[in-house]
Amino acid sequence: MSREPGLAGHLIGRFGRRPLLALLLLLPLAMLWLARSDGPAQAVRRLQSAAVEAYPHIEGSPLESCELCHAADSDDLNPYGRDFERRNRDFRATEDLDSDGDGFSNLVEIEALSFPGDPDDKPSPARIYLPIGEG
Ligand SMILES: [Ca+2]
Repeated sequence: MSREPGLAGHLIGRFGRRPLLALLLLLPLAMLWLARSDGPAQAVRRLQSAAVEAYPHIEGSPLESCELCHAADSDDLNPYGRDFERRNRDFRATEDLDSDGDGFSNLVEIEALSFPGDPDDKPSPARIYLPIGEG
């Protein structure tokens, strides 16, 4: 009674043991590479940390969240997130823009803890701080 070779036996018969040995060697390397690479969650945390580093007063506020750059409950970028991407993820390079077109610059919005990518969220008058000499 002869026995049919399984898939592994068929592949070994056709290609020899080299592909399997290569796979056994490469698989752990691929797993190490994946473990070291920056996944989406780590990238978001890194960007949130960078935002807090650039604007320490947003720590613990609603702006220390995905919604600073993304539409609520979405992976899509909001207007501020798109400007941030266009300006090579440089917070300072987006400060003079009014990304959401609500009449307030991104810097004024961030200083007042309102979302610079949401036109329905504007600084309340009590939270607008003007530089000395401009108020
Ligand atoms: Ca806004």
